[in-house]
Amino acid sequence: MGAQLVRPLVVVTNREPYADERTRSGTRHVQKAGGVVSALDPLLREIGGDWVAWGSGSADRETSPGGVRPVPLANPRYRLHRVYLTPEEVQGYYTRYANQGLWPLSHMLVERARFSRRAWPIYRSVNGKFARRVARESRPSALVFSHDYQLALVPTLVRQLRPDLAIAHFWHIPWPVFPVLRLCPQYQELLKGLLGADVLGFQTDDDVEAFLTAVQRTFRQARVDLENQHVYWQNRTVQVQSFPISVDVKAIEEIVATPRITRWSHGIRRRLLRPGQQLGVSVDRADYTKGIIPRLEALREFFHRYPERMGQVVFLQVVVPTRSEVHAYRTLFHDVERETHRINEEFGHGDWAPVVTLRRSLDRDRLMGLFRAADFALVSSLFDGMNLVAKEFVSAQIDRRGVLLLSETAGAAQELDAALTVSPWDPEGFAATLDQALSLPLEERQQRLRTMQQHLHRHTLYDWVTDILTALDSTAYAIER
Ligand code: ADQ
Repeated sequence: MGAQLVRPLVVVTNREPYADERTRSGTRHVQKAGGVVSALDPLLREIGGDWVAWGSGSADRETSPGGVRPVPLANPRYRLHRVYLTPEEVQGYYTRYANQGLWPLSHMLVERARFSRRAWPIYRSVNGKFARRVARESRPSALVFSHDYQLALVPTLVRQLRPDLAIAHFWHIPWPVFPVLRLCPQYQELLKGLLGADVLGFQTDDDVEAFLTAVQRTFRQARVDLENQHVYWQNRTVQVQSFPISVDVKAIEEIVATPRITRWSHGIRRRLLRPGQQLGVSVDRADYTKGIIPRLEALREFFHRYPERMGQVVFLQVVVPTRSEVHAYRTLFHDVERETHRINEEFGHGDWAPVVTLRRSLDRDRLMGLFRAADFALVSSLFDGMNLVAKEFVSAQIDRRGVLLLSETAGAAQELDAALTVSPWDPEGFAATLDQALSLPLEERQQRLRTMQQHLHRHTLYDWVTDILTALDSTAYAIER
């Protein structure tokens, strides 16, 4: 990637791209994996700039005198500005308000959402902390690119402090329909916070429509242009648009074609499969929005309805623990184990266990190798902003033999329309689609993958960044791929 800087860039995220952790022998830095970091880190390394994020690593303070950590340490290309939070702030802002309130609400799982009166002022003040840091570190007329539901108030708070800055904010998760949004006692404040941006990005047009409707229904003084996706608000125009996030398809293709990952990929098939068996995979953070339990229920249904399929598939589920400070996440992990055990007890025989579980994070190269190795992938989110796993699976399928089964309610389904769609609320239908997938002729598998791969080549992760930054300032950046 080649990029040319015209205006300075300031990225703002909750999670930091690099955390420094204390070890017995000193400190080591851990790169936080995930789509956003892997898109923005190379960009900032190329063009330089500033990144403001919560300093959550145990050794962060030691490696960042004055709260600034050069990245990379040896040959600095950009500055990471760490915002430090007290345990009370982490609890109120992150665990409670963001993860127990906004996260389930945005995924329309209303019965799980709790908005604590005590957490709200903490959420607000932590957003203020981030905004002050951005205001302090940004050079004149910089572009600010802030992210997600943890930082909804940042756009307006930054604007108040630094009217010279241009601000884009991207909301990575679904935006709830108005009757659901209204259940949040502070929804008006959240809308006002986001309307401080010049460009407000969502994953899909459905999200954009839901946001614009909410603004229209809430503020008489806002003028909403649904057709052109603008809001006129406090003498400014806010552009509200969908920018579906994507993956670096070329990089994935290159990784999986290396001799090392090719060997690994063949090896995992040899280890897990007997001749004639097909390998299914799923990869998720252990989050209730990902529909892991409904997927296991659909698998049980599948073996009940199609007993002739017993012994024909091995399903590998990779589940990585997440947000273990929240009770619902701890119990989910337990439920996954119980359901998996039940399926293996009921249907397994001889040395065949239908479901194999890997409870940890795989390094990125191997994860892509696993996607290459698979005959099918199950993505069964209840709701999902996008779901990068679906796009990674399609990108890694260079042998073109895998079938993607994708939940209709994941944002990715709007683009990957050559996938087989499933509903996590319909176990019988899910099971029938899985049966269909296993018998899908190779030619059709190839055709479907080719269509989706072409789409991903036309809409890469770098297009996503470029589209948002050029919407903010059409003259600001030239990014070549
Ligand atoms: P997430 O909810 O985290 O992201 P997702 O889009 O699937 O969900 O991204 C997860 C990333 O973590 C993927 O790159 C995946 O490969 C990786 N990952 C998951 N499990 C892993 C494991 N066990 N080991 C290693 N890596 C693992 C939020 C929204 C999504 C939206 C993204 C980006 O919820 O809807 O797509 O942001 O905008």
